[in-house]
Amino acid sequence: MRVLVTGGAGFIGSNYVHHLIEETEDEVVTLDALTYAGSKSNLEGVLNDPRHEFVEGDIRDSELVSDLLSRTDAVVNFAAESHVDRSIVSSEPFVSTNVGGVQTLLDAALETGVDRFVQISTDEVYGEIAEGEFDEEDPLQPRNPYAATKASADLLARSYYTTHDLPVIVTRSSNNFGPRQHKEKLIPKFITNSACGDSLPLYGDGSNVREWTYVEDNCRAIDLVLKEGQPGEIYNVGSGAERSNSEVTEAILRRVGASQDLIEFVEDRPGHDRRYALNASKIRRLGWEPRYSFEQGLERTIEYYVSEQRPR
Ligand code: NAD
Ligand code: TDX
Repeated sequence: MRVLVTGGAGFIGSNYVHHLIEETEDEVVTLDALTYAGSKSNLEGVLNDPRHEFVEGDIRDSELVSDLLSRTDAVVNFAAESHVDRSIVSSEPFVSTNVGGVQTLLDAALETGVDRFVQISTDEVYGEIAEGEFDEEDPLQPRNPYAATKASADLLARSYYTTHDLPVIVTRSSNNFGPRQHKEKLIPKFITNSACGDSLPLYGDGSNVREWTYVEDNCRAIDLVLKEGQPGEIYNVGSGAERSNSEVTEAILRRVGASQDLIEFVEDRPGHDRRYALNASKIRRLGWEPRYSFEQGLERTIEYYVSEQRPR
């Protein structure tokens, strides 16, 4: 299969390109605009592989994406503005890329035809949940601008399945962590800050809960969905490993060997979702299960950022 991976120089996208080149026979075309969040260095080791082609460009460029889609079988769309805090400061780039970019990709895919269009969505589209778990049929109630744009893209992509028969599949994963994540995000930020003796700004009282999935586990889930998922379907991807932000912080400090005194409670994020949790039984029925516990994933992540001295 020849796969177009958009946003493939970012965190999850680059891990997915590594997965495709290192674990499968697929050919890959990576399209990435190389915003502040993307870097070719994330593709070190696979960038010049004979089965890989890198194209610097924007998913909002309809001529470019039509050309790329006309010579690939499937597209997996990771390209997005991904940081909630930035979407609170300015939502414009979020609407432009996360909604407009997806619309451009969908129209190009209609024009050229594709075997699969996998849209990478997020647990944030459901909004927060106090108890229990979200399943794929739950309503979308996004509560911050980033999540609202991802929900829009999710709905738009699925409308192209029902209206135009475009073979769209949506994955909604929980928080990912692992190598190559931008250090604006909680785990890499707190690892690099604690290794440097800098303070760790915990929002609110640190009791907000996230479900943490190791990025390689999500990449295997996405690949399974691409190859064996049903068009028109949505698949939640979550490990079940729920941790409060305080628990995550303490686990990092313990492993890095830094003092709890580095924790600084700061003003809460506006509209801060209390808790996310996913019911992942549908993708488990397809044959997926996570291979890494939260602790195993954290060990590997800390090793990447600290021992290998690769903070970004
Ligand atoms: P990221 O910010 O690390 O990477 C995004 C990539 O997209 C970057 O390489 C960036 O250069 C590229 N990009 C941005 N705008 C572009 C445009 N207009 N055209 C082409 N490329 C563009 O994000 P991530 O954390 O790897 O997330 C990838 C996808 O997964 C996103 O769609 C995000 O919503 C979704 N997601 C992320 C998580 C998570 O925990 N990180 C969880 C669930 C879903
Ligand atoms: O400095 C911080 N202090 C802090 O307490 C940062 C950066 C975050 N936090 C808290 C906010 C969240 O409760 O940590 C939690 C995780 O924050 P982020 O790493 O910003 O991730 P989150 O907002 O949960 O969103 C992530 O998961 C869902 C990704 O960035 C999204 O792209 C994905 O869709």
